[in-house]
Amino acid sequence: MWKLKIAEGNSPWLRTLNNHVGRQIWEYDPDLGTPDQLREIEDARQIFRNNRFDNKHSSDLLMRIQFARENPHSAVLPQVKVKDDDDVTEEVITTTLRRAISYYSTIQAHDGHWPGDYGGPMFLMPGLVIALSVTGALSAVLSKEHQREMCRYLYNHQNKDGGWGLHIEGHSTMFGTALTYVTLRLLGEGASDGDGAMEKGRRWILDHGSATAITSWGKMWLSVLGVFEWTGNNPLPPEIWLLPYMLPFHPGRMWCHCRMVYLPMSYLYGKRFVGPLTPTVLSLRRELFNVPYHEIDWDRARNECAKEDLYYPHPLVQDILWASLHKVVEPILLRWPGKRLREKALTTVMEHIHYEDENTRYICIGPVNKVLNMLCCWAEDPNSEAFKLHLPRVNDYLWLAEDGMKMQGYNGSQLWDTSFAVQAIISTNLFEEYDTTVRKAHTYIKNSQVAEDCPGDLNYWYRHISKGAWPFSTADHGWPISDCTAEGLKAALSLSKLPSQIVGEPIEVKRLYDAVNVILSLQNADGGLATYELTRSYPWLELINPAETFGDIVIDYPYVECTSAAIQALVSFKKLYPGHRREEIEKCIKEAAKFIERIQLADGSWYGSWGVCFTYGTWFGVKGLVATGRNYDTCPAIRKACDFLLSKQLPSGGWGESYLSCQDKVYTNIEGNTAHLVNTSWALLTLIDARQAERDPEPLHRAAKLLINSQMENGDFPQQEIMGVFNKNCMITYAAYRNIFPIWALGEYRTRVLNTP
Ligand code: LAN
Repeated sequence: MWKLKIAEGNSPWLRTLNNHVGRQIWEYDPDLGTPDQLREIEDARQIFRNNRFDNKHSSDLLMRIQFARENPHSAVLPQVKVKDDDDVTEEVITTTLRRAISYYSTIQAHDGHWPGDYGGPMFLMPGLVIALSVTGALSAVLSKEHQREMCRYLYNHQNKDGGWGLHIEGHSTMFGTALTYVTLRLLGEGASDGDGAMEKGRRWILDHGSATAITSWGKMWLSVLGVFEWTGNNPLPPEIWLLPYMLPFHPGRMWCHCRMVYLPMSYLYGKRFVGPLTPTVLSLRRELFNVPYHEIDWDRARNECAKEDLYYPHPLVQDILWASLHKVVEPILLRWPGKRLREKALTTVMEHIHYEDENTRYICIGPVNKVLNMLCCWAEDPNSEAFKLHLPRVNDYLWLAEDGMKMQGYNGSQLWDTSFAVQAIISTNLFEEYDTTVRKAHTYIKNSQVAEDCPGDLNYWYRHISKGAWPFSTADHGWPISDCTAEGLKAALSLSKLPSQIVGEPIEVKRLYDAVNVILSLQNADGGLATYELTRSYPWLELINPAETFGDIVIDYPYVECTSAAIQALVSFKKLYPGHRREEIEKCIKEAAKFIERIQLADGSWYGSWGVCFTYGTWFGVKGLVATGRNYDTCPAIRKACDFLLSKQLPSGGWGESYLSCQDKVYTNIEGNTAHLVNTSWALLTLIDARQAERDPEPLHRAAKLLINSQMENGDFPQQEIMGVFNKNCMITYAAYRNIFPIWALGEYRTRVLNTP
């Protein structure tokens, strides 16, 4: 049976700063599991499989089943429901909250964080499987059981039309379909399997223009594997790293995710790296195209892209730029003396790859550069220590649920979920009953703050400071993020106000100062905060975004979420430490609030970039403004936001926002106008913050009823549609949100709506 292991690591090739706190790894142990336990898991898999076209999102049941067994949850209070014409009483709400927090406490890990599924994107696993295949490490890293679970996942998420999407809920794309098809083949599936799934997948590819119409990232992966020619790729010259930083398109000025992904890609391109041409590879050359491989027009293929994949079409300037690099510059760099420059560039690039690997303990900033860096280390030297150090960290990205094994969008969302969970539990004012839970979470937060800046000259490595920041996942990952720092700081500050006999020792004051320092250092001249770094270049650089499926990737833009979280954290900090850097903090808050007011949309909403979408953005927008002391009466932005949200409330009392809101930038209800508990919670939190209760509490009561009545028998809440997003177009799972946000919203409702005179 499979087992989730927390905060463990026993390979001599693993490095850690803090005994692997937060690490979550699934391991297979053939001797584990009674027949009953195995049956329970099998049933969960079967139910997912049977409903896979209606419920595309798994409910993270394998972890939940394991934890229910390990932490039996004594005496669950009986379920409560409120009838349509009944009022929500204090008793009902308190019982609902006790049931919810008791349940949520049973799925907390011993190191204090809440493990959970961070899957969703479908384009990540192919990179891993291709990289492991070409390096010959596939079976050393992925056991037969791993591979079987991966295949289960891929088959489970095949769309009815035979294709695969960019993410689990998305329509079929060439990027998803061709890469998934290739992945299944590399995992040992035949070109024709028993039930026709592979044939259907191949049909989809061939009917939609064949693999030449895959997006640029797909072309790169297929070229590495040897089923696409490098001449069919637009250039990714590594020499860009040798240019002066002054130039606005220098990679050091790009969004760190963009920079870190194109870094290893440029190495592979510069070397024209191709893996061994195995029989499977040669067969794929026949399976993926409509014409014989040697007849493909690769020059045309460079700019082909299936219409299903096209979210950000190349502007004309890009086509001209790539064509001139391809036809004029590349030929020079491939021959002496240009070749000398190429070698120098490749050395520089490799130096940056090693720096990133070392300073993330070989986790890397994300799933894409993780596997690309791993491959580059192997391409540089197959026997290198660096490659060996990469291998055990592959597991940090894999997650298992009833739909199979997936590759996650990060090495988890540990710190993020834990800081929200703490704030949610504290909001209910029942935290004394859950002292163990809160104390453990507090420990996780203290253990995960980043202690030091990266080594060396930060400017040389294009790195911002990290000391005092909180990461999104673990301290070993270590990349600092503005809003993770702010949410971590908010949680630490709230905990420091509570009795330490209950919640544990508060964090040291100088570490709070360090966090404040990080937040202040991340404010841009326009008042807004971006994600990991300052905004270092101009929005027009999006013109050279070559990734057809993602929007807004080239620079780190300021966001309402990051800016609002910074305001909230600084306001709480200032109340407790009014003397510390007072002027700077006041100025930062003031400019940030003006920024938020400025970016509000005409209809009163804010566009949220990292959650779905207008309910998420508006929650942050209002919360940030309210934190500065603005309110409904004094601030028109808050009034408009309330009108906006009230106009979107569904007859059921809830809100349900489709992922289409993100890509289309228009508020869109979930199909069938169903409510989503997470959107409902965000909207409820926002309206409570805007003091809707004083004007007309009815919408709040209706929303609260919906949340209460949706609670399940065991205190959990149902998993509904996917709620996270990135780069406008790709969705990502936040498995903990279904617990955290109903608790938080009902918590605020209990303390601020029901208990107000
Ligand atoms: C994340 C995850 C965390 C997220 C929040 C902290 C929630 C957000 O408020 C700020 C942005 C951030 C840090 C974020 C940015 C984009 C990420 C890193 C991700 C959504 C996780 C995966 C995604 C990454 C870009 C995926 C790889 C794909 C590429 C296009 C490079």
